[in-house]
This record gives sequence, structure tokens and C-alpha cells, in this order.
Amino acid sequence: MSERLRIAVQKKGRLADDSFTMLKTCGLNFSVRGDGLLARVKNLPIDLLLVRDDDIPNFVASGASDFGLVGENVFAEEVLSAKQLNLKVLRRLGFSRCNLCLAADEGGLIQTLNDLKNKKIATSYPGILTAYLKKNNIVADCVEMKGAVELAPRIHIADAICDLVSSGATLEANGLVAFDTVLESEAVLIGSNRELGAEKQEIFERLLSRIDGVIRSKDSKYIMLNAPRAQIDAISKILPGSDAPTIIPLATDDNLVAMQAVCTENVFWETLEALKDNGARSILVLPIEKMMA
Ligand code: PRT
Ligand code: ZN
Repeated sequence: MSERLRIAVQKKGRLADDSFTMLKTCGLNFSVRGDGLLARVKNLPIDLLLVRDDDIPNFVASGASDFGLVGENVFAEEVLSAKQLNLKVLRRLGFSRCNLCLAADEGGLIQTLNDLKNKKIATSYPGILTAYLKKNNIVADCVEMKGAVELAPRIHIADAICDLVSSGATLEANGLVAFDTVLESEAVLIGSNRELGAEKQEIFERLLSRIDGVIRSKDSKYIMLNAPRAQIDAISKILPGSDAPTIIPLATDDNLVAMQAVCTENVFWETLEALKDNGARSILVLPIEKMMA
């Protein structure tokens, strides 16, 4: 029987939809329905293990799953508090971005990291917070809470909190202000030091090269424009994150060329204006659906 690669993914929650979308963009054909714990990928020997995000690092560490997609915050906490040292981040995936921040009452006595000395800090991330305080030579008490951390100062359980922030609305609604960032987090692909068999390794490498293509194509654009021949160098320097544009002579005009390039960084309106100021005309910016090195 051929071996199937197993990837642990959050079943429901903030990571789930983007994880499914990324895997589907990689060409995996599957459907997630009902209460099932496994989703079988129909066109590749891969199974998705659908679980709570907190269980993902553990499943990968124990071998119940070969890889996992999880928030870096959950990964780092597991490594630091449960000492799962055989785990590693293989790729940063660019979605579910958030910051693990220290925050305290707006206008209160705690406004900097140093103000935390000998204070109580509520958090669901005691491992990450303890390591951060130690690195910064701050002695303080961590009060572990599984949820509703933002309420801790109001009910006098703690003087400050260390919690995830994305829009900042939760902090604001509770009269809190972030004053330091402990960790910048995004979804990551994690694996372990365990050897995969040859078959699984081959499937994984195929998947990884597709994931790399998805990551690169996300911010990449294809730019096409016409430019005066004399401006080729100036225009090439403005094209963001592209090394060698393709230059094509125009049959109708000796002084003009068509230039085409893959830009691996964001193309802003300001970039287009700078191109135009340097003589570029008929500028087109196109999305890239797939890339493979
Ligand atoms: O059920 P399961 O255990 O699988 O899910 P969960 O409820 O534990 O996690 P879930 O789905 O809420 O979050 C999964 C992952 O999404 C987290 O581990 C982070 O990596 C990432 N993520 C991104 C966030 C946020 N943004 C986020 N804003 N996780 C939580 N929050 C919470 C935060 O804890 C706070 O309560 O949202 C609130 C703050 O949001 P803002 O927008 O008000 O700042
Ligand atoms: Zn969770």
C-alpha cells in the first residue's frame, strides 16, 4: 500500500479558511465536511488531519502527523513550554498575521517594559512571555489564563496582559494600550526532525515547491510597458524586485522597446508614476497565478 503524507490543519477558526485556500491553490483537491477528522486529498497521496490549532505542534512532534499549518505563536509556545525541540518552522506562509503584545491600562502606571518589574502579567503564552522577560532581565509574575485575558486588569487579576492583537479593537474596547511587541506571528508550515520514507519525502518535496510558488506569486506581478530605448537602464532600476527584464524591439518605432518583467515585490501607484516620469507608456500590471522556479 502506498504511503500517504499527513498534514495537520486547524478545522475551524482564524487559520482554517486561509489554510484550506492555500492548499487548494497548491492544487490539492479535497472537501471538508461535517465532523470528520480526516479529509482525503483525491488527486495526491495526502490526508489532512482536521484538529484544534493547539494540538497541531504536538501531533507533528509525536509523528501522528508529518507536517502542520499553525500560528507561529502556538508553535513557539509549544517549543518553549513543552520543550518540543524536534519541531521546526519550514516556511512562513504570510497569512493569519498578528502580534503578541504587552498591554496595560491607557494612561496607567505601566507604559514601558521596565515598568513591569515585580508586576503580574496575564497571558495564554507563559512560555513565550517568560523567555522574553528573561531576555530583557525583567522579573515579573506570569498569570496563565486560557481566554478572556483582556479582562484581567479590570478584575485585578493582573497589572498588565500579554495577548494577541490584530486590529487592536479588543484592547481599545477594554481601555488597554499595547506598549511592546513580544512576537510577530503569522501562519507557518512546521515539521519535525523525523525522517520521512522515500515515498512521503517525494510527495512532500512536490508540495513544498508548490507552496513556494504560491508564496512567491502572492506579492508578484507581471509588468509590461513601452519605453524609449535610452531609458531602459533607468526603468529597470525602478521595477521592484525584478532582476532582468525582457526587452523586445518594436517593429513600428526604432527608438521604442517593449519591456516585460516579473516583480517580486509590491507594485504601488507611486511605482507606476515613477515609471511614467521616466518615459514609460502603456503600462500594464498583471497578477501572476502560478510560479515555479
Ligand atoms: O478552536 P481552536 O483551538 O482551533 O482555535 P482558537 O480559538 O484557539 O484559535 P483562533 O481560531 O481564534 O486563532 C487561531 C490563530 O489565528 C491564532 O493562534 C493566531 O495565530 C491567529 N490570529 C490572528 C489570532 C488573531 N489574529 C486574533 N486577533 N488569534 C487570536 N486573536 C484574538 C486575540 O486573542 C484577541 O482576543 O482576537 C482578539 C484580538 O483581536 P483584535 O482584532 O481585536 O485586535
Ligand atoms: Zn486553539
